[in-house]
Amino acid sequence: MSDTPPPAYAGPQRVFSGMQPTGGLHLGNYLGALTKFVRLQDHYKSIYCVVDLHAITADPDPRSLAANSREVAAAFFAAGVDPKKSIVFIQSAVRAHTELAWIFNCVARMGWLERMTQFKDKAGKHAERSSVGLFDYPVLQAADILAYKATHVPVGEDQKQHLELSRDIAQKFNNDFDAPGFFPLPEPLIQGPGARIMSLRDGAKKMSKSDPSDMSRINLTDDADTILAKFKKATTDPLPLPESVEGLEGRPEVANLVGIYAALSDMSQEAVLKAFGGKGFGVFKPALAELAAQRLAPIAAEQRRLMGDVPTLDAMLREGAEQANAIAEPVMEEVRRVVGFWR
Ligand code: AQP
Repeated sequence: MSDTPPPAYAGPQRVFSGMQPTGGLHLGNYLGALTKFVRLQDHYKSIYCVVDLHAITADPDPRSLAANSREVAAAFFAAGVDPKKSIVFIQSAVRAHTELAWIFNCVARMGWLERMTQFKDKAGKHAERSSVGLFDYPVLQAADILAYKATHVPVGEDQKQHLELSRDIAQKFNNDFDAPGFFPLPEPLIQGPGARIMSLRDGAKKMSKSDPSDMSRINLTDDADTILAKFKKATTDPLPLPESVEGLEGRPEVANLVGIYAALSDMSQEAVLKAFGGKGFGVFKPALAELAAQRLAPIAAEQRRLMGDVPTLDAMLREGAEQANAIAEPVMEEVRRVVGFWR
């Protein structure tokens, strides 16, 4: 046996990421993922997807699904994803995702999926009543990424475990089908401020679309008064802000607000605490609310404008789906050959 490692993936570098149309986007989605989408499009061929197939894994609602998909796509464009640089489309418009997910179902192992903490969190005590789709969610995610042979995936920290699974699936596919270097092992791009924004009501829970309390999150479409009201009600403690980052230890809600300020202002946490250390939340919360409102208002306005012209938005999304399909279909042709299907 030779000790030579199998050849590494040598294809082009591409970025892929997606967001579920399970409701309007929030500050966590924006800081954890969307701002990275915008930055990366200047450096890589970038493919951004509204993952509506994922959105039906729990509580599907056929009356709102298409409108929610348009709303998320409009948020991508409004936040600065440029259709001249990036491909933006709706997942169900490109067949490769479901076909590759089936093939990956036959590569992934039950034990791998049983370790996924997001399924445990989302299914709660009722795992046996959850859809098979919810359990299989990370396999479809691997197919989303690898249908484009994407090499880099910008996501928030909550997606780290799923990305590791995508790498395992890519590696096992390459081994099982004797196709060394066929799929890249996609790299998560997680670092940076905003990678994990927590609920405004509970510093131990991430900010989430599906949290029943709207007060737990800042939606991208919230107006300045709502943003101020939500930050004013955000859980904190009676102490003033600490003078240094070490002073944030054991104060998760305070650390979260300081982290949000730092991410929105492109300042370090040290610099934020230099400005606000020793001051009370009566000063800090309104300053944070003003900063967030300033940053989000133009995005909300542009999103509303795009949502007001559905034919143009749909035309942009159809164009995106064609471009996505033009990359994915040749990959699928190769996959069918590698797997050995009749053709
Ligand atoms: N709180 C967060 N902080 C930082 N990043 C976050 N992301 C989500 N929440 C935070 C990132 O946003 C991207 C899109 O996520 P998604 O729509 O696919 O679903 P999710 O991760 O499950 O996000 P939500 O908002 O919590 O949705 P629900 O409640 O529907 O499950 C991902 O890159 C994610 O990391």
